[in-house]
Order: sequence, then C-alpha cells, then structure tokens
Amino acid sequence: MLNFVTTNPGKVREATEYLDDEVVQFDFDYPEIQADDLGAVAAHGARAAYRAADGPVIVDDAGLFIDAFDGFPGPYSSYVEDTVGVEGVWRMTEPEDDHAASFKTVIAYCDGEGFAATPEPVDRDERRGQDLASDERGAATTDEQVAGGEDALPVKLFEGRVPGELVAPRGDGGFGFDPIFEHDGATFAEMSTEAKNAVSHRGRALAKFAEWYAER
Ligand code: ITT
Ligand code: NA
Repeated sequence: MLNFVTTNPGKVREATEYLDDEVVQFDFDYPEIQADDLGAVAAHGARAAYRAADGPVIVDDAGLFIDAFDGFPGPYSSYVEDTVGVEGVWRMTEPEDDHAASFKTVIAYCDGEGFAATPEPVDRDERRGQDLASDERGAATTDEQVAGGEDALPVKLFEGRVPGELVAPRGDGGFGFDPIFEHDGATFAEMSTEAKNAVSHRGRALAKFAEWYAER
C-alpha cells in the first residue's frame, strides 16, 4: 500500500492508473514551506508525512507556470487559485501576446530507507538537498529548508512537465486550472483521465515513478 499525501482526490485518481499497488489518499495537510522550488516543497512534505504515516508516502507538488509572467504563479499556484481564481488567471493572461504556459510537478517518495544511485538522469537522488539547492529555480531555497536537518530522511524525486497554452475556460473534467490549459487542441478539462495522463506533467512523473517503484 502506498499513501498519496494530498488534499486533492483528483491527483489520487490520476495516480491509480499507474500503480499496481493500492494507492490510498492520506489527507494530511503537510506544512508547505515558502520556497520557489516544487522539489523542495515536495521533499519537505514527504518527510513530514512519512513521520505521520504508517508506510511509504508520495507527495506531489505541482504548479502552473505562465511564460508571460516569468513562470508565475508556479509554486504559488494553490494560493493564486484560491484568490485570483481559475477564470481570473485567464483574464490576467488574455491581454498578453504570449499565452504559453506549462504545468510542472515533482513527486517526492519517502519510505525511510536510502536509495541506490541510479545512472539515469531522469530523476534525481536527493539525499541532503544539494541537487535541489542548485536547481535553476532554487536560488531562494536555503539548504536548510531543503535538507530538513543533518539526518534528514532520503527522498527520491520524479519530475514531469507539459507545455500548453492558456485559453478561455472549456470542459468539466479534471480539476484546478484544467479548464484553461489547452494541449493539442483540447483543454485538460475536456479530456478523460486517461487522455490527460497520457500527456500531462503528472502522467509523466507517475510513469517514471511507477517504473522505478516496481523494481523497489
Ligand atoms: P495538495 O497540495 O494537498 O496535494 P493541491 O491541489 O493544493 O493539493 P498543489 O499544491 O500541487 O496541489 O497544486 C497547486 C495548484 O495547481 C492547485 O491550485 C491545483 O489545483 C493546481 N494543479 C495541480 N495539478 C494540476 C493539474 O493536473 N491540473 C490543473 N491544475 C492543477
Ligand atoms: Na498544495
């Protein structure tokens, strides 16, 4: 059994497609540190949640990155959805010439054990946070926030990204910013879970994770 630590049942729905293991939503509102790096937030959450859970956990920290606004709202997407709203984000973007955006997610896995080094560059073996601290977006993340102390639990990270374009809201499926995020002519809210997974940031991260987890 794998605990998916999230307040968002939509994420769990998407994850069940990838994993043979039973995936259980662990509704634990982990303290989200103020960091401009999804990996740092996810790693911190995974450690906190592992201590509260009874087994392996994954945390998924995602964000919408709008090119015209240099990646805003990014790691602050949850706050922006609650305040500006999905429709508001579209109205904010509409006057811009460039409507390009991307979703990114980082899945952090923690089971209290260490990891053997993997040769593939697709995911990073983050032991004390050095990798993350030097990440392109990690300038404002202090080593302390990422590492969580000298004897921090090892966390394994899996990333996914999908490019798209912001549009006026269409569709009833998915969740969050899906109605305004178009990829290949359809918004994520117009796609089935399978169709979204096949191209989405989360689908890509989950596929990497599932492949690795099956070997574990
Ligand atoms: P947890 O933190 O409890 O997992 P959350 O919904 O707050 O749930 P995130 O912080 O990862 O999850 O998400 C940041 C924001 O981005 C939030 O407003 C989500 O609704 C939105 N979001 C995340 N993944 C998305 C997706 O696949 N499609 C559309 N919006 C998404
Ligand atoms: Na969140």
